[in-house]
Amino acid sequence: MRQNVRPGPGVAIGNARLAAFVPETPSRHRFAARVLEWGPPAEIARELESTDSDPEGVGIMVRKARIFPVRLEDVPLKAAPLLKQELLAVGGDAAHARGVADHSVESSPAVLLATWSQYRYLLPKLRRQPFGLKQVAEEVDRALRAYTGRGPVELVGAHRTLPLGPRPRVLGVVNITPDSFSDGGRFLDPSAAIAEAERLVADGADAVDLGAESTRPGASPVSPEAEWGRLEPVLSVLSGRLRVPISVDTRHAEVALRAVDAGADIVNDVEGLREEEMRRVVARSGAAAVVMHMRGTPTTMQLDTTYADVRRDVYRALAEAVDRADEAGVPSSKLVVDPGLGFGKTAEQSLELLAHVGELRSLGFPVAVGASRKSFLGWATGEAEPLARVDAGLAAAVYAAEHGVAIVRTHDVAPTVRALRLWERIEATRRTLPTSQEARSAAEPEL
Ligand code: HH2
Repeated sequence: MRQNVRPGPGVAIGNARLAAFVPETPSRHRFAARVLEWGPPAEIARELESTDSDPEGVGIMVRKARIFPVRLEDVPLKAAPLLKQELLAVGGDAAHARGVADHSVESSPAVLLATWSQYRYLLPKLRRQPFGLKQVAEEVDRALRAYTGRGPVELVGAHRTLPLGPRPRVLGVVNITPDSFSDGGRFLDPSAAIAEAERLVADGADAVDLGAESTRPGASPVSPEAEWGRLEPVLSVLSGRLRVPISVDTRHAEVALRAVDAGADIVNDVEGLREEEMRRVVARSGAAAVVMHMRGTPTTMQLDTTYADVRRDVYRALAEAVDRADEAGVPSSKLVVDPGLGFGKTAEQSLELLAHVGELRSLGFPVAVGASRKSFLGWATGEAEPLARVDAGLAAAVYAAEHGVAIVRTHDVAPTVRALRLWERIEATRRTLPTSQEARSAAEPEL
């Protein structure tokens, strides 16, 4: 009969054993092979340390423990094979178009596959190469640092500051409108809007977002005068009463200017600071700004939802928008990016953007996301009524948290805060530091 062996009691040294192997009955799980799930470097370092590995070795191995795939667009024909070659030389790899081999393409997208440790060898080599590879190295370096870093710890508004992390901050929505898609007319009366904002803060909102023009698909535009007429009586009271930052959801520079003067901290522009005047107002007023992605206007945005690649197109558009804001003098520490779920996107496209929302962190700005009650959630769950989509909104908020989103915009503050509290407790277990000093320093690896 075949005999199996298992470590006997032996002598334990930490988690390892100096074992006398004793024969016993066959087991398919003698070694208890288990695929590990890990996320932050602290968690990786702790797992490695738990094998009683040499602490110095833990530091080396943490950098080998995860592949960071990095996508590049339009890599020149001459650069693509060099890039692959350099990646292969460090033990990584790179995908690019087949047409690179027979020169049938002028440029190619590329996906780089390398560990932290391999990028450390790769990037200095790329910096010495021609054909644009120096800039490739700089962009890859910047994206990796932005993606893996802890990000900014606060968003300084014109008057108040929103602390960021470790859990997403909850931005509670108050629509002072007759026609918003989920709560139109409920808070048009200023006293109802004020009471709602105070209720949201009591429920745990970290900031409130006041909107006086609906931006739902096909909504009729509101003049800046009419918008300000709705906003002013609410903002003037709340700015004296609320301790949390106030964001104003507007596409009009003159409304943004008056709002910041009247006490607003953040300009939430669904047009992504597209207008020069809006960029100027944000730069001069000291307000923070949410740069959201939308093609066209709320009236026109659903007319054409064709994207060559929705993730790539939204990423590029946001990158251009923050570059323009930078040129206009808006400090980068004041910016937040938002993929604009439901804004000129089909339900499938909004889900795809949500699925990959963490990629936006590579831009180097805190990421905001608004899924609450939106029709794409209804499409996914079969719920026609916005109020029946609250649960799906909570799932979206927790998903966003798991992918490093910094701000969650929601109408349903109380349940979102409760759901995120659980997520925060789970996350805290992953951030527990390893015990040895060497392994601890590995938990914050430098590229
Ligand atoms: N969504 C809406 C409005 N403003 N701002 C940001 N940054 N991100 C969003 O996803 C977002 C937003 C749409 O929601 P709501 O304000 O409730 O509806 P309406 O535009 O009909 O007032």
